[in-house]
Amino acid sequence: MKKITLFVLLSISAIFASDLKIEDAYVRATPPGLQNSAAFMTIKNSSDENIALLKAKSNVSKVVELHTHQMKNGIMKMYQVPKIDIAAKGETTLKPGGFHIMLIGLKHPLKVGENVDLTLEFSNGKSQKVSAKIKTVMGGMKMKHHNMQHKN
Ligand SMILES: [Cu+2]
Repeated sequence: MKKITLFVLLSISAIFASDLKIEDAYVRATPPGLQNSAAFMTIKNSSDENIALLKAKSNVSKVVELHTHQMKNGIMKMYQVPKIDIAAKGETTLKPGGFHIMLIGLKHPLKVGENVDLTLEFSNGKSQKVSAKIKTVMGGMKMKHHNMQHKN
């Protein structure tokens, strides 16, 4: 009897054990009227194979895209990427000015202290849910969006 129980417990923990661990997930708070925000986090890959983040989903915005930033001629530009790699036994940090999950067309302002639920889909066929805290975040793409709207 005991043996059977132990076997069942081991099987369950094997199903739920994940090669990926997501830490410090947060989302940029937005003032009313701002249509876009971004989510950031650290993704750790404890497996022996490279895994990539392929897709993110959330119900707070109409569109969710994977983005990165690159400096071109002194201007920080943001563009969509098909995937974000997390190397075997490595980690990738999504942060302002670098990789981020772009939330486009927010359905409501994101208030500090609340949470945004995200579902992340990975190249190993697994998906993971994350609850990201809404925080005030300075820098990053905010700068770029404002530059676009300069009237001189
Ligand atoms: Cu972006």
